[in-house]
Amino acid sequence: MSIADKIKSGDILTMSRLIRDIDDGMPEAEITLQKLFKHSGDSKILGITGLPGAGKSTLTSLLISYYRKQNKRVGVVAVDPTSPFSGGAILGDRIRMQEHNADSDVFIKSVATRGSFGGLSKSVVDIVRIMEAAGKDIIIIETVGVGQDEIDVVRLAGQVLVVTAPGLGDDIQAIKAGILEIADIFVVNKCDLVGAEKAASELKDAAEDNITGDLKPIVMTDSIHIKGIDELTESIDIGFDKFNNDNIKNEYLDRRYRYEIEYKVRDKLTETIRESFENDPVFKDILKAVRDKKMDPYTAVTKIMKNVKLT
Ligand SMILES: Nc1nc2c(ncn2[C@@H]2O[C@H](COP(=O)(O)OP(=O)(O)O)[C@@H](O)[C@H]2O)c(=O)[nH]1
Ligand SMILES: [Mg+2]
Repeated sequence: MSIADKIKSGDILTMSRLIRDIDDGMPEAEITLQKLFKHSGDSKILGITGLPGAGKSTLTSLLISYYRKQNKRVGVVAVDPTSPFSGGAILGDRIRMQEHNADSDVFIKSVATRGSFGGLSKSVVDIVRIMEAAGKDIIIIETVGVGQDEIDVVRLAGQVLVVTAPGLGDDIQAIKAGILEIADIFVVNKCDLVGAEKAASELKDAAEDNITGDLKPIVMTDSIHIKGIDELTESIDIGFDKFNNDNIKNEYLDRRYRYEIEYKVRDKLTETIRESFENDPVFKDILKAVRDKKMDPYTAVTKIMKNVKLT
């Protein structure tokens, strides 16, 4: 059986290995991804974003249970910033979702935000592709709503939950600008705590859809005592039902593939330019000219753009 066939059969070990090979930049991995492409595009992809500590992982675990009860196969990509200060986040996500570890129809992958530009999006895009090809019906991307790269990654998703909770700071103001617009459903989690009603009513003003003028759903949940989850899953189901309309589905796929291609192109360009500074004499001369103040960096940019070898 080829690697692509093994992935299609949902083989967990092969999936993990391929993800590792992608991380290591193995050229064969990309060939496998190319083969897998035509088996992707049909999964429901749900983005979950919000501030650290809002309860995204706890909610994700509850959503996994919901989909497993319907016998759906689930994939989860949990994106975490790795800094010396928040290195514990991945461990936290594992603990929050560990009840699903033994379930072979649940595939959970944690991804660290990497220093290199585009690195995060690149690996998440490919991991989602692998999960889709492996027949996951629903794929959840959990990502912290801080950092543009982390927020951007939900552009892969058909629907996005923005999770907030009382006590995370200045409530609604704590939700970064830019995150409100990408929400399809707002979740006010931790509604067992004081301040949840206030957070929900503050959200009401912000929840108006810029395009349609409709109010986006605001769902109150308590993930510890498992309250509001039925309302949430109902909202999510209604949202995904809209994709039965071909226009809506095509609009989504255009957005998704555009994001994917844009990022991959940027990633490759970044790499090409970085390598050129090391290997291309023209680049070296430009750099020296700037150092000697014979050329300004602005002119250097124009010259470099003209000299980038695109293939
Ligand atoms: N009181 C309360 N605590 C919650 C609720 N949901 C999650 N938590 C707790 O909040 C903390 C952060 O949850 P986590 O799911 O890791 O948040 P994430 O950083 O957004 O993924 C954990 O200690 C959870 O047990 C909730 O509905 N109510
Ligand atoms: Mg988490």
